[in-house]
Amino acid sequence: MTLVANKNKKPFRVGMVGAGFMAKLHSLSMNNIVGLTNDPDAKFDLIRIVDIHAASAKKEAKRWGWKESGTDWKTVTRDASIDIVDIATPNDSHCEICLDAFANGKHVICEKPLSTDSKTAELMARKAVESGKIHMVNFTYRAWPAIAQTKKIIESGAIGQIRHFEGHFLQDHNNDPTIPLHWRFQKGPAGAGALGDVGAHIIDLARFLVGEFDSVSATMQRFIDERPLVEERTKKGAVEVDDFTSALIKFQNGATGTIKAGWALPGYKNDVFFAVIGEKGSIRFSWERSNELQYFDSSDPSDLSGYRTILLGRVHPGAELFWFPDLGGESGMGVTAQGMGYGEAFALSFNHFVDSLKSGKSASPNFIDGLRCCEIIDAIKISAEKEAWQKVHLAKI
Ligand code: SOE
Repeated sequence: MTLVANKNKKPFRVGMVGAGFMAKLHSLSMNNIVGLTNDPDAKFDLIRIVDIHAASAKKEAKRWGWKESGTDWKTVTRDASIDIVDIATPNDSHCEICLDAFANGKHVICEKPLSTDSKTAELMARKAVESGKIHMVNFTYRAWPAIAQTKKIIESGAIGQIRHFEGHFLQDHNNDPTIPLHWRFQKGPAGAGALGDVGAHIIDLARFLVGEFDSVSATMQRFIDERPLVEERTKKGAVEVDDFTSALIKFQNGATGTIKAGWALPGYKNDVFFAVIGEKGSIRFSWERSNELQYFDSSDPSDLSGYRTILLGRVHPGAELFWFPDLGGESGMGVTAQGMGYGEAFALSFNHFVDSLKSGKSASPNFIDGLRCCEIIDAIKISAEKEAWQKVHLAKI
């Protein structure tokens, strides 16, 4: 692995493609890693941000301290003074930008899903591996302390063999029919609807916590068929993607699972939920109570049997970067439950990216994880269309 960035303890010189909502979270994260980690070598130099809308790029540049802004993504992927390309554009543009970035010797962090289909995702993963550079897909929830703690509990063997995974990522904002027909509602740029946008996260968590998928049996639904056009709100155009997808899963290790992804389900605000049920215990999590983890241990005395609520604090993976002063006690606990949120989740993802840039070790999640997610999305689509179980094709890579 050749490390371009930081070899002389220089800042990580980054260029960003896409100045939408994600630019805010990515820029905020990169600006804060040094302070949060107290590591001067974790410094990002925000060289250039570009977007097809010049005004958006300019606005974000001013807001977060990007030195320059522009509209041409090649001024990021081909600039010798940039080592890292950060991609947060519509899904169908990821492939071309990534391939150019790798061809020009850059490390890449890319928003999820990696691409609109597994064919292009496979090409991206191959080029990423061949490049010898760091590649990461921003499945940001993996790094969340309650989820990292879940992984730690599973790996400790405390809940035994996993029997079942029940997971969903459900939201309700797109139940508003006046939300216009932006790119996420179109098959070309998005690839899938709720399944690609929020389903990608729960698929990644199912793989992260349980293991590789074997096959799926899915249904896909659309609730709102037409939406106002972005440019001319009095006219309507057809929505081409799913509002709600659900799937049964068989994992390769024999566990079973269910996942649901929806963005028009009243009452669900931003519920990244899972229950991992093992032979000796279970773990439950919901993002709507993101600072809590529920843990059930079958070996508890029967008169105390029940889920316990663990409130996040500095002893949980990653949380020590935040707002839990260490009071020096032997438990190492310090103050618990001061609370963290969405911004902290992104800072943690970027901190993992920094760890990989510094060590040269493969990022988690990397482009192969991104590819696997796209392969599962493709299998879900085929299953829903054929109304049958579908094997997930895993490309050898
Ligand atoms: C919007 O639906 C969105 O911001 C997603 O794009 C994110 O990936 C998810 O984390 C929260 O919701």
